[in-house]
This record gives sequence, structure tokens and C-alpha cells, in this order.
Amino acid sequence: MTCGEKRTHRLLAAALVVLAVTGLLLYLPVLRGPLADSRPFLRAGHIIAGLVFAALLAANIPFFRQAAAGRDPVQSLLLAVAVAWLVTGGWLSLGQSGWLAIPGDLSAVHLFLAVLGSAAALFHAVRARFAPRPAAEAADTAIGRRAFFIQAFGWLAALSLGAAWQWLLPAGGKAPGDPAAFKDCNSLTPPPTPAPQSSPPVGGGYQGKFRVYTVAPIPCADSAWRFTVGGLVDKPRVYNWEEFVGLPRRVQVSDFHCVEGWSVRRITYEGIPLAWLLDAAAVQPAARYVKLLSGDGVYTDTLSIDQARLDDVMVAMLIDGRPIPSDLGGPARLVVPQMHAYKAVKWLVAMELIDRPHSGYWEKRGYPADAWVDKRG
Ligand SMILES: Nc1nc2c(c(=O)[nH]1)N[C@H]1C(S)=C(S)[C@@H](COP(=O)(O)O)O[C@H]1N2
Ligand SMILES: [Mo]
Repeated sequence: MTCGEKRTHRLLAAALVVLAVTGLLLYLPVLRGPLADSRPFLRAGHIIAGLVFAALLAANIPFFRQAAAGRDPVQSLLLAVAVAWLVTGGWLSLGQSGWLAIPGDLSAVHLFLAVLGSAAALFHAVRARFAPRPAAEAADTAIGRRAFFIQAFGWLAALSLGAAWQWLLPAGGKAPGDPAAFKDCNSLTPPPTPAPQSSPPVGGGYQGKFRVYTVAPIPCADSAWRFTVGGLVDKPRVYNWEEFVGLPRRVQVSDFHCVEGWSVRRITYEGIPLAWLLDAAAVQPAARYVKLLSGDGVYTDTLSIDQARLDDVMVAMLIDGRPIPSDLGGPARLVVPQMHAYKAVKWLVAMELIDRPHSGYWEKRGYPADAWVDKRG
């Protein structure tokens, strides 16, 4: 390596470290609350580091060409992983600004590539530190047998680490029927009786993994639980649990898409259509938005009246035929299938009819005001 190449190499490594650190801080569900206010800056830092990484990589194509001529498979594989990693990262950031649709599993692919790339880079660095190859070998001969085994081992380790990541995901891949899958600290009686369509679920049980997200401690519902409808309505109302659980419900199968790029599919929800609750409250003509409030005391979001009246918007109380556990927003959570899931307020305890727009918790912190999953306005 020449002096200039060494400098770019070092810069690449630095960008990689920034990417890994900011990426981890953005990913970890437990940090969503503590780092909520820093999230826009973390995201910007992550994107800038990605752009720097991409630019350095592009500027070094000639160097990689040369390495490929030395038949170094690690270099070529590293390059391929880095390109795929950057593409998925760019796609995620463009998607979150509303420029591109976000495929449901983009985040999982990006994470997998990130873990793979970081593990490979780590291996690359360790090898360079402890088993430096003679310059001549790198330049003009095929790699030796020992070097080949070291590389094969390193790649196997990187691959298994990438694969193991799947099982390290919190609450990964368990059915909601499995009591060990999600915590439920609610103690409400009587439990909602599932409709025949709900149990067994018409959707056949959901597919995918929920990441348990919260920005505040999870509230547990007991007999003091109430659901309040107020604001610009003629018939304000406070329901207790027994009244609420006695209201008519509907069953639907819908998909759930987080704007961060993960999805859960074919969830069978049973709940009260929001339109029915609005009708019961006799909304005044001056009301234009529905503000939705969580029992965590922090999280809010809004829908316009038209959006709130969409057929598939409901206050869900059952998921796949079971009461929604507190981890997933029970006893009652909002479901807005056509919008990104930050609209799906968990531990929903109140709605307030208002006459001016209200910016929700995550909208105040950088999520787009336009939450439609398919951008039809
Ligand atoms: N009260 C509350 N509701 C919330 C959130 C939250 O942090 N608090 N996160 C939102 C986001 S961004 C997503 S993706 C979903 C996650 O739902 P889950 O935790 O059931 O997977 O809940 C939404 N509703
Ligand atoms: Mo989300």
C-alpha cells in the first residue's frame, strides 16, 4: 500500500466504526426511548458515514481491481458485501424520506449484511495485524494453502455470526399463542371472548417477528383501566373495561409494516372499528382530527377524520384469537394497516377530537408526516 492508500484505508475503517456504532444505537429496541431525541442526529450521522464509506470505496476501485488480480477472494467478497450493504442502507434512508417503497424485510437484510460486513472487516483487521502476508504474495501469486484455510475459517465465522443474529433478535419468531413469547402484565377480567373467525385465526397465525418497541415503561392495565373519548364530540364518554369489552367487534387479517423496514404479515386482529366509536361519540362538525393517546403517558399520534374512518382502522383487543399481551400494546392498541406502524398507538386509552393537526411522538422526531405504506396521498 502506498501512503495515500493507507490513509483511505484508515478512513474506511473509521467510517465503518461510525456506521457500526450508530447502526447499533438505531437498531436496539431498548434504546428507542432513551435515545428518542437523538434519533434524527444518529440517523443523519449513520447516513453521512455511509456516504463517506461509499465515496472512499468508489475512489478505491483501482486498488480493489489490483487485489482481485492477486486473486484474493476475501477482497472481492468484502467488496460485494459492502456494495449490497450500502444499497440496502441507501434504500432504507430514501424509503424513510418517502422516496421509495420499503420492502418488508429490508431492515433484516441490511442488518444481516451489516453483521456479515463488520465480522469480515474485523477478521480482515485481525489477520492483517497477526498474520501479515508477504507483499509479493499479495501482488502476484495465488494464495497459499495456509492462508486459504485461515480465510475459509474467518468467512465461516463471519457467516455464522450473521446467521446467529437472527436468533439474537428480541422475541424472535414465536407465535403469540406461545405464552413465553411476549410478556403480559395486564390483569383485566373478563378477557375478551374471541369471535369464531378469530379462533382459530382466519389468517392462520401471523408470519414474521414483532420487535417490541416502546419509548416509555410499558403500562400494565388493571381494573382502574379506562377508555376516554373526548374533545369536540356531543357525547363524551369514559368506558370501563367491562363496558369496553362488551362493545361489538370485527375481525380482519392485515399486514403490519414498520417504517424502519420490518414487517409482520397476515395478522388476525379482532377489535372495534374506530368509525363505530366515533359514531357513538357524535363528532361535532368542527372536529377535523382524532388525537390518539397512549396509557404510557408519552406516546401520541393523529389521524384525520377521513383516515380514522377507513374500514380497516380499529382498536384491536385480540391478536390471532388471544388478548393482545402488554408487550404488543394490549389490552387495546390502534391498528392502521395502510399506514406505517408508528400510527399504531400501543396501550391506547383515549382519543380526543381536535380541530387542528397534531404532530405525533415520532413525527416530532423525524418520521414522515405522510405515513401511507403505498404513497397514494
Ligand atoms: N405507545 C407506543 N406505541 C407505539 C410505539 C411506541 O413506542 N409506544 N412504537 C410504534 C412503532 S414505531 C411501531 S413499529 C409499533 C411496534 O409495535 P410492536 O411493539 O407491537 O411490534 O408500535 C408503534 N406504537
Ligand atoms: Mo416503527
